[in-house]
Amino acid sequence: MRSAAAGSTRTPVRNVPQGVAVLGLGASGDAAARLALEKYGSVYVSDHSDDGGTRRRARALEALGADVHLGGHDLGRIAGAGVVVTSPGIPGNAPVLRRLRARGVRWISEPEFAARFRTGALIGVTGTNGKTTTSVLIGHLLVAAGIDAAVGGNVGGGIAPPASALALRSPRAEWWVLELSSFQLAGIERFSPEIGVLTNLSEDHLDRYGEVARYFADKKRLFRNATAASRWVVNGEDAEALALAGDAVGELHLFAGKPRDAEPLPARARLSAFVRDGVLTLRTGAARGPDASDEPLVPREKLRLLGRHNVMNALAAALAARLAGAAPASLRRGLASFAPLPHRLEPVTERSGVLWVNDSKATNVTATLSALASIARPVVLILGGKDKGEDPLPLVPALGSAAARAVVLYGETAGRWARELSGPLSEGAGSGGDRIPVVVAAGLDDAVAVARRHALPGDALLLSPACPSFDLFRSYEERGARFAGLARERAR
Ligand code: UMA
Repeated sequence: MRSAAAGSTRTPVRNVPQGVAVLGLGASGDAAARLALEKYGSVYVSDHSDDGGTRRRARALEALGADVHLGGHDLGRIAGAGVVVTSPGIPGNAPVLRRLRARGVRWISEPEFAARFRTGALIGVTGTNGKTTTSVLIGHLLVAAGIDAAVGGNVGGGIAPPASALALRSPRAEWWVLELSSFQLAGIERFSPEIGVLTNLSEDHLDRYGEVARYFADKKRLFRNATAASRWVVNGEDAEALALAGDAVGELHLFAGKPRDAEPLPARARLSAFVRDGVLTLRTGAARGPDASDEPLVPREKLRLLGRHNVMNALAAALAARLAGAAPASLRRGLASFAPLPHRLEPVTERSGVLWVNDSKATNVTATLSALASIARPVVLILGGKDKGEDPLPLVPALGSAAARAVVLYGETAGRWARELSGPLSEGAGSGGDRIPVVVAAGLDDAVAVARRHALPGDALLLSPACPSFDLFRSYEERGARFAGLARERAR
């Protein structure tokens, strides 16, 4: 496998005569504005909000020379700009974007803007779940291999900066590893990663997209500018992911839980990462037959991450890092030394035999299914948060398999999900045909108190809410921090 960094040439945009307009002054708008100021000396930034945090950001940018407008968007100014950069949190049907569309104004997303200034190579990571762990692990593996890499993009949570911050880093990293959300991919134009990773695909963000096909269509834009030199790392067990990658040109490298030696692979694809006899293994060279050469990496129990889904994330990350030039010996070291990230199946504390696990980042049903499949103890599960229209019923068989002791619901989804789950869970879904009690709590603190009463020694008390946090918290980090605080306090 070869390194793509050496062959990469990128020409930054040198002048934008009509200037740059940035829409939204959250983390990504702030970073894009700083990049525009650095490159062109001026920028127009607007945000429809005028709250304290936005004002603080505005003052800091104004001190650097930005022209900032809070409490609305000046359509004339925006339409007159040479480049319009939007924040991912502004949906395509927001009034400002509808009006700009009506005027024929085009816009790009913040990672697209940032990538126009890259000089090195790029790994773009997307998927419904696992993108942060995979992105951060790729960065960790590259650095462990002595390759200069920086991680950024959608990651957030203080773990890694927005993409534009990587373009301001000096010296510029040889490799960028960018986590990309569908909201960011919606606004790419020329963005073309040397290596693209698709972790998996399932229903998500229905509140924004209305139907899953529109969400998948934005994810598919990862492949939009594929060339013969592109390398794609795709989940070979995920039919939706394979279908999305289907016709993209370039090399198609699959990862899967098993070697699948006897099974047919999609045309052009090679199975390049799998678990053989409990060992994470890469396959380089020819796809099959005598020329194929297997590189055993680490036994799965050497990973400090919980769960099968994290084995898949580790396979994807090791494969991407190998394609970027990391040697097997350094991959072995890197895989064994990588610790779980906060809020992602993070064991917080164990007291009186109850393990408290913070999986606040689980903002959809699929992520919670992975959590339930990852914990080898009876579970008391805390679910709930902002209602984005998801169906909770797929959780029923998983709760049975996880020998769930009780389900505690709170937040905006609590009423609807209690109605939809109570019937099936009272019909003997639990281990040995028991009913699984469903309890509605007043908020997260109350949910923790209720869950604690149900937990027995040997159980896991799991916050894996399957919903976004925005009904009661500013972010999943704030929700996870509250849970971890309560865990430490109440576990005593
Ligand atoms: N706004 C307007 N006009 C509008 C609508 C909104 O001005 O019509 C303003 C809002 O007032 C706000 C800003 O636009 O100030 C929107 O900011 P944002 O929601 O895009 O948030 P950022 O702080 O820029 O964070 C974004 C990502 N947030 C979202 O996609 C919702 C962060 O992902 C990401 O870390 C950051 O950029 C840096 O790349 C977070 C996330 O939850 C972690 N992502 C989702 C996920 O992972 O599921 C997609």
